[in-house]
Amino acid sequence: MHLLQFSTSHYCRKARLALGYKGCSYTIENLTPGLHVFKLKPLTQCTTVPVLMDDRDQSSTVITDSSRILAYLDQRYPASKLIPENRDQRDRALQLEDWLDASIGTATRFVYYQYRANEGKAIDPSLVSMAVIAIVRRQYGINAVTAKLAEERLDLALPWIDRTWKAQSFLVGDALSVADIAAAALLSPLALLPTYRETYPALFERIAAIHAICHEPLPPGLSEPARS
Ligand SMILES: N[C@@H](CCC(=O)N[C@@H](CS)C(=O)NCC(=O)O)C(=O)O
Repeated sequence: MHLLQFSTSHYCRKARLALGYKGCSYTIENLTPGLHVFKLKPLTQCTTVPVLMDDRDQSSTVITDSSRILAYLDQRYPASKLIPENRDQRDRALQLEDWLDASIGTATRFVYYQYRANEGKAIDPSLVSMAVIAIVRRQYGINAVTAKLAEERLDLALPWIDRTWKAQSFLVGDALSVADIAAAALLSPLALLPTYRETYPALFERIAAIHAICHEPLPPGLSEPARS
């Protein structure tokens, strides 16, 4: 299998966590933001990463969107299901995954890039990094106002995720599911923001533990002590 990705994308991290959990061997192709459309558009009609390519049985499958990639992997490698078989748990896990993808992953992106452009500039003040941050902010319309709205969405979501992981280890049922993988990946950029690390230490421990279960290297910020 072959994963087309941006190395820093938290949605691509989500796909890698699932690939690692399933024990898949795969190769990675890091695309250059901007130029990625020339590769992706003809292949998928879309422009987003991750994209998974699977060549087997002389046929080639191309899957775009992290949730579809996880569903595909679950079907192809049915051991250790990521989508629960119990109907209520399956519905809940898929709803949570969708909420995390559509709302929380986006909110994380806004808060993260707002931080990197301001208080977090010192993380990487190079011209290349600042240019990438400026392009992403322009592409998604990230500014002080939209980042504040995103922060408010995180303020609603994080206490519940934190409490649930503390109470029962997994967001749904008693095994790792697409909901845990989505939360671990899509919240991971916040590990670089001291305010979140200080407020939710257990949540970041859980994110690190899920990375260990999935054999995925830790995201930036989680392998070092929290900055102050
Ligand atoms: N819902 C999509 C979101 C993926 C997404 O937003 N990917 C971003 C990178 S984090 C991307 O490819 N952006 C480039 C573009 O939109 O052209 C998924 O889960 O795969």
